[in-house]
Amino acid sequence: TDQYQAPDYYLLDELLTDEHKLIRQTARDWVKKELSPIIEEYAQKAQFPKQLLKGLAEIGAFGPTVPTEYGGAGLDYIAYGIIMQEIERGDSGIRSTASVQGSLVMYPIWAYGSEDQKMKYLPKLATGELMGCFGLTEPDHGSDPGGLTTNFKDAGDHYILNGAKMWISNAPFADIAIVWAKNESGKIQGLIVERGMEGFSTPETHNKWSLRASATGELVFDNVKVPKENLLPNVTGLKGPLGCLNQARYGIAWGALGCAMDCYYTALRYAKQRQQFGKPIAGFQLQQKKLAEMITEITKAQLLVWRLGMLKNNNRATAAQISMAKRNSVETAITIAREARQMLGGMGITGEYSIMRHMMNLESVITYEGTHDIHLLITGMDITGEDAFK
Ligand code: TGC
Ligand code: FAD
Repeated sequence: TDQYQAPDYYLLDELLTDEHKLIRQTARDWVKKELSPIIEEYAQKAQFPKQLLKGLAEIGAFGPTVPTEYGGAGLDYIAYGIIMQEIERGDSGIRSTASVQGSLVMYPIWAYGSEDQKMKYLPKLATGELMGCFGLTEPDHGSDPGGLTTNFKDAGDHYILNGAKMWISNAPFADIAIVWAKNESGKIQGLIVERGMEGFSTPETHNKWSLRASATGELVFDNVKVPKENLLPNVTGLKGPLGCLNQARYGIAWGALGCAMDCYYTALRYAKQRQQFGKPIAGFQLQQKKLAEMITEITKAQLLVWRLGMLKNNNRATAAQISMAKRNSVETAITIAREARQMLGGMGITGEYSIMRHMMNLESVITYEGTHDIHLLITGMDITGEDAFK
């Protein structure tokens, strides 16, 4: 059971409210009872465990910061971060499902949608009755989404949508898709596309070695008729999808630390038990160096995401600050996962332990929501004023 206690080397619990601790306990108990016991099997089978959707909704993982009048949990950003941390301690793929639903589907409807769209979709998305996905990336436009070519044309009482999206989390089972496409003036706008619309299909992407318990697919639009009331009316331009990414990247900054904590704790426990040369391997300086560096990096990153959450609560966090935190947390987690895996020797490559699964999952986390390089260049642009993308 200790496995689920967060490392808290600097007594950061004192920075949390009683409500935060309660939310954490609820999420932690659910992960321990429902997610952890089955996740290895589903990852090995490369299947998404759909039975977890109801529980995810119940712990507030779908739209934690969306106001309660629309069915969201109405929580602050620290609570949102804590929920993502606890889920990702279990598995990044399951956290992905929550990130997409809350930050990439509910958030744009809440922030850019009409009142009718909010009432129609948000309450059902909050309970998981409806599931969504977010289509920005295309086969030829990943890091550079501004170049996307999916497009829609006015056809009287509806729009006609054409194009394709790639690498879309939740696509194979989603009921709706938030699709970013260019209008006839070449400006990016968001459309709510529903499963069942003629010409819309979602082929699944197979043979992933990473995020195996998450379903990934394409979105293909072949002259899809989209009703005009499905256009998100209140945003135009790349800042629409990028605004959603700020929300999701923030959650990942906390989530990836969940992986780091799980790997650290697993390695610590193993090192104290595993004997070689007549003593626990935890007694060897090389292993202590690894563990000491892990807890140091986790502690620094915990402080960073907590501070970022407080800035977000006051609407003061910049997109560049969020990029720094996403990049730092993923770097911390992936380094810890690799070191922790070695500490378990041969056992580290098996599904008996979660480390190798986290390590492989993190290869997606370091790439999606902006690659490691892209986030570094965002920091570079912010501090120098020079835009390396142009
Ligand atoms: P640029 O000219 O810099 O900006 C275009 C407009 O957007 C505004 N903007 C932002 N607005 C809100 N939030 C941000 N983070 C923003 N960054 C930029 C900007 O002010 C401008 O507005 P305006 O009014 O002047 O038009 O854009 P660029 O074409 O040079 O590209 C910049 C770049 C490279 C930083 C950006 O495009 C980028 O972040 N690329 C990475 C793409 C990415 O992250 N894709 C993620 C896809 S979704 C996903 O991976 C889900 S994974 C599933 C899961 O979460 O679990
Ligand atoms: P590219 O953009 O082709 O990048 C290739 C390499 O070039 C990278 O190392 C990159 O850092 C580097 N590079 C690119 N531009 C520059 C530059 N200017 N300077 C220096 N280096 C550069 N997208 C969605 O829209 N919705 C989703 O739900 C979603 N889910 C995903 C799930 C998974 C499992 C994965 C793997 C991806 C998902 N994505 C999703 C897509 C993801 O956001 C993209 O993979 C990511 O943005 C990178 O795009 P790309 O794969 O086309 O790589």
